[in-house]
Amino acid sequence: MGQFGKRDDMVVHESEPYNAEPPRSGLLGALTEESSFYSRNHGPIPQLDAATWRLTVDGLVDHELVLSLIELREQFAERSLVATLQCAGNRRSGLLEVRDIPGEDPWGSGATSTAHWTGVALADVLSAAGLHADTRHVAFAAPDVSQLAKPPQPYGASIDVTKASRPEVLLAWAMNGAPLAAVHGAPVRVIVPGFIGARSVKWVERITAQTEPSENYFQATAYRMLPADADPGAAGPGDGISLTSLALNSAILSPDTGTTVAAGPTEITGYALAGDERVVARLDVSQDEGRTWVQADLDEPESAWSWQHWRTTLDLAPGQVRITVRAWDSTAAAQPESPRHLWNPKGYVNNSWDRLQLTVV
Ligand SMILES: Nc1nc2c(c(=O)[nH]1)N[C@H]1C(S)=C(S)[C@@H](COP(=O)(O)O)O[C@H]1N2
Ligand SMILES: [Mo]
Repeated sequence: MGQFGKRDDMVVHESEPYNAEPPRSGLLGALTEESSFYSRNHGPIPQLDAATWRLTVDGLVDHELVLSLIELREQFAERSLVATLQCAGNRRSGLLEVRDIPGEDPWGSGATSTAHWTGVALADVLSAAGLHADTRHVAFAAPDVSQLAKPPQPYGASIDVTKASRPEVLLAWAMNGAPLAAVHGAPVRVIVPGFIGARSVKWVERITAQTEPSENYFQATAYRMLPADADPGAAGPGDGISLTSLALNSAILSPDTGTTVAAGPTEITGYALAGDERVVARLDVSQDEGRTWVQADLDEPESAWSWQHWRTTLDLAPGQVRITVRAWDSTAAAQPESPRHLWNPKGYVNNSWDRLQLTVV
């Protein structure tokens, strides 16, 4: 076992704060085991006591609420769903091949994982508090202090009130049927299906209804798409485009890139995910850099908020083989070809075609 009960072969980008992704083989299941689930942290993991933890709901509400975990569980209907989390930095390594990105970890395609989450609907808690009509954003605050923020501050984020009022947004205390682990936000975290992982705030302690987005560094300054020529060190609150919905993305999981396989029929598998209201409609696989494509079989998603695995069998001839994949979504949008045009100073949202290099013997 590695740190935080993770598998020994996690790719640990940083151990403090803990940032790690599983090897590709850890993502082959429809649900990701907790020991393989990626973890992205901006500060030390707080060890909160579920017995003394309280959730405060305040701001533009009729009645401020202060709820214990038992009250949260007893006063609201339990909801469960399968949802994929994906970090905005997933596949950053592809952008690093274009140009360096100082200070950001070189995540591969494993900064994404899927679990069955159980909790209550945020919408139910907000309606118990009596949300005022002028609420535009719902902010989440956590106790983990990040020294990477400018200035250092506890982690926070917000989502627009329309998303916050939707039934899929959970305050979750269980993951794959087990109580949430500390590293994943125990006792309670927010799950915002379809949005970048940064909005799924762990260890949530305060929920505030407000007219403006959160002023927290991780909402106002980080997780924003800056122009390629911007200086990220000089970027201030409100610069760039705030990242919300996930972008259409896909990656190859098996075989692993750089490996040697025997000539003949070879199964190629991977995942694909479309953000928010969209679904993956097609997954194309090419053996000739995108001149011609075959269509892979897509697995049924476990929910509207889940990735889909895909598979196809290619007849591989001996030599160096390069396999390229791209997904299309239900609006007929496709992934862009190259990371060159996607490069940005913080290295977010690389959703270019994924590529796999194999030696076939
Ligand atoms: N309190 C808190 N919540 C957080 C973070 C954090 O550092 N602190 N990281 C965010 C980011 S960027 C991602 S991608 C997800 C990762 O969730 P996981 O560690 O459970 O995989 O948590 C989000 N919630
Ligand atoms: Mo993230």
